Amino acid sequence: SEAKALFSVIGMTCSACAASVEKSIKRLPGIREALVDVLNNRAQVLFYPSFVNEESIREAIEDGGFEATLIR
Ligand code: 9UX
Repeated sequence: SEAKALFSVIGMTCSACAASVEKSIKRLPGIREALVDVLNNRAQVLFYPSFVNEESIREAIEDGGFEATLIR
């Protein structure tokens, strides 16, 4: 089944930043959708928990150069 996670993402200042975060997330296995909102510093991710988890997603965002915190 599918899970949903919401992250605060700090450091995105333009739409290219948002595209970069989206790409970092979608490179992981088990990602259904990644919706990045640059204006509100948020990333919402739909994923399959058998393949990936919140912490791996958070780390992928950080490896891309942005500070990420799991909100829920
Ligand atoms: Mo452009 Mo967004 O370098 O940081 S991708 S401002």
